[in-house]
Amino acid sequence: MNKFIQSLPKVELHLHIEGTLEPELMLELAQRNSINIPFNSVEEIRDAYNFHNLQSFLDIYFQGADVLVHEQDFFDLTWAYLLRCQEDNVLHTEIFFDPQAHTERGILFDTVVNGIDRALNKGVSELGITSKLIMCFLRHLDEESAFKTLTQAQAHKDKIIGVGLDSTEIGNPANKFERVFKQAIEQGFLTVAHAGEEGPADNISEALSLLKITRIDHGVRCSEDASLVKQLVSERIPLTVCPLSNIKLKVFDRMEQHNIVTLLRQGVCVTINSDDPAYFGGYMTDNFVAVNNAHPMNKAEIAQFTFNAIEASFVSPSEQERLR
Ligand code: ES4
Ligand code: ZN
Repeated sequence: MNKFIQSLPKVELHLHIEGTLEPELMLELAQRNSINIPFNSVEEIRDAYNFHNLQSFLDIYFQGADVLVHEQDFFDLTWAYLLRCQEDNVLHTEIFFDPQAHTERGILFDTVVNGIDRALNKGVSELGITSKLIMCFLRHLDEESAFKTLTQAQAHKDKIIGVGLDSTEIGNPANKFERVFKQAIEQGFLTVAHAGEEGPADNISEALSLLKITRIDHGVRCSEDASLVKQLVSERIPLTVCPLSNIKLKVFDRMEQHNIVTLLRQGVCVTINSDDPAYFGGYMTDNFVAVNNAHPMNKAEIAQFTFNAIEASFVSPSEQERLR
């Protein structure tokens, strides 16, 4: 089945580009940009990737992102990820970036977007991999900072299709960003949000009702509310699930306890994604294989994850045809 999974065309919908920073590139950029990091080798970096929850990961993730300074750094990061997509037969990818992780330390918004965008364009022309770019607001920062970020995005509406919400879920409810999301929608941005990763099912319902999002990032805790699961099925509201991430951050103790295959069989539009693959131990194929090892599926079920992802993607109907 692993051969089938490897060759299966894939669509990724939940990927933080800063989370694709492999230790080798982190060390190279730290040196190139004279940034101090508390690691001297690839082994030391990998040894630090033992997380006990979301926050312990986020601390390391933001620290890693500090080595990204110049437009070329963001290009190199994105290009390396696209080459991994090619290996895994990922045909289309929708990428998150965290502008505030960079603007907060004095990097220009334009530097970040232009570097990522240049690599994505090269991905289309040289690899045939299409993509969309989604800007996430960091939910641990305040509304004012999110509004400022939305303003900075105005000059890049040709490059950014939507807005999302990530970082610390607990203690930062959706209502903190209701007005920002309303304005983003009025400006034509599509909207998604992380919800129900560490927080309860109510966070998913609130993200849907208050932020008017069209798909949910993670959302695995929906299973705690049967009426919510029913709504997800009947309204075909997609979940971008990240199995290896959920294990690394202890959302589930073991893959055998993960609910993604149960949700698939209940008719929820679930998808498989890699989230922060450099930190969580695997890219797209690795995530599919890990799920199938713990929950053996037939080929039609495995392929359904790709059909769901095509349906849940932000590509136009004609682009969808190419993926099918
Ligand atoms: C994230 Cl796994 C996860 N959850 C919330 N925010 C994030 N940012 C990057 N990875
Ligand atoms: Zn995420």
